[in-house]
Amino acid sequence: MKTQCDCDFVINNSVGLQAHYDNCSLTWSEKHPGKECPKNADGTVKLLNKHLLNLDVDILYHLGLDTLNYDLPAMFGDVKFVCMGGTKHRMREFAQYISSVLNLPRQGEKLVNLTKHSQRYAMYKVGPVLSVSHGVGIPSMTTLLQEVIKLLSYAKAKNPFIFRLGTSGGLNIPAGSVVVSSFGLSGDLKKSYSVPVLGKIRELPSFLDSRVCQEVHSLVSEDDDFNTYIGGTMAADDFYRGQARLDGPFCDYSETDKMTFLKTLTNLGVKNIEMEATAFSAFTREAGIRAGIVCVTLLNRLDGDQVTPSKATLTEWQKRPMVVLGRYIKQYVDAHTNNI
Ligand code: R2B
Ligand code: URA
Repeated sequence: MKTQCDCDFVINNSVGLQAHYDNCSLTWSEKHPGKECPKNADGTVKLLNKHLLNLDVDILYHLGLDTLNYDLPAMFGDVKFVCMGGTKHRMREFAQYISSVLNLPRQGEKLVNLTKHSQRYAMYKVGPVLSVSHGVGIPSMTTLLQEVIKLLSYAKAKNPFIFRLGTSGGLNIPAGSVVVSSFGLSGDLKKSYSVPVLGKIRELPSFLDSRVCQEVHSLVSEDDDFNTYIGGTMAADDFYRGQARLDGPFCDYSETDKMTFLKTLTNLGVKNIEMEATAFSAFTREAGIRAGIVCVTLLNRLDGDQVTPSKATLTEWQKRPMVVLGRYIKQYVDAHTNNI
């Protein structure tokens, strides 16, 4: 077993940062007792599911790709950052944005949706970045995420990151703020994702890589016209009652009940509410892939429930996670240009 640090740091200055990433081979067994490290010596993703060895071809149904008819290492072997977000349109925009941030050639060319055979999601590749939509909520997101994890493994992508860029409701912070998540909190206030497997509930811890979170946050600029916070993110399985709203079709609790609940969340260190954070953190952690969540808040939930800003404002705000993440990706690419 490898006992050396194999962190390929995006930010080398360690002041105020965790010493290692969560998937560092040196600290893996201490942080994940009794769990095999799902990473090969060359940094590629190791799938621990032995049943996959029995497949002659693995069909990534929702991506419209498979291991027989596509040369996945040639197509995706250089992927370093997978960035996912709810809508097809936003992820296309993100791909275009990253293309300009990295000053990639062929920026004006039409982007090709690489999942076009499946039509369920949209996926674009620009340089080392894969920009993919995941739809709304945990089942849609985890379906995509699990196929992306297999894709990264089959493509032999080295030491990849997976990020979610999203929208959310903020807790006690101004609308338009950005939150970099440190953990996912479930609707029943656990720092885990509960998923039934073979009729029994499994609870998977839902922490995100602390160093990635700190590194992303360290690139915040004083010139930004918005604040960026680090904090917990509650993932609800519902936009209305699941997020303590009073404006859904059903509601049998009072405004005081709602405010008490939101206060409980803030006391637990939660800064925003969305619909994927627990499962996203849990599955990327189980896969041994460094991950982060960067969301803009569309409203302050202590002030109300309806999303009232204009379309123009919402469009502008949704660029904020792209700007924050774009800096991180550029930082990596500038420092490792010869490795990608
Ligand atoms: C944030 O916004 C979406 C719901 O409007 C959902 O995908 C989420 O997490
Ligand atoms: N997305 C959510 O899930 N909740 C909000 O309040 C806003 C966006």
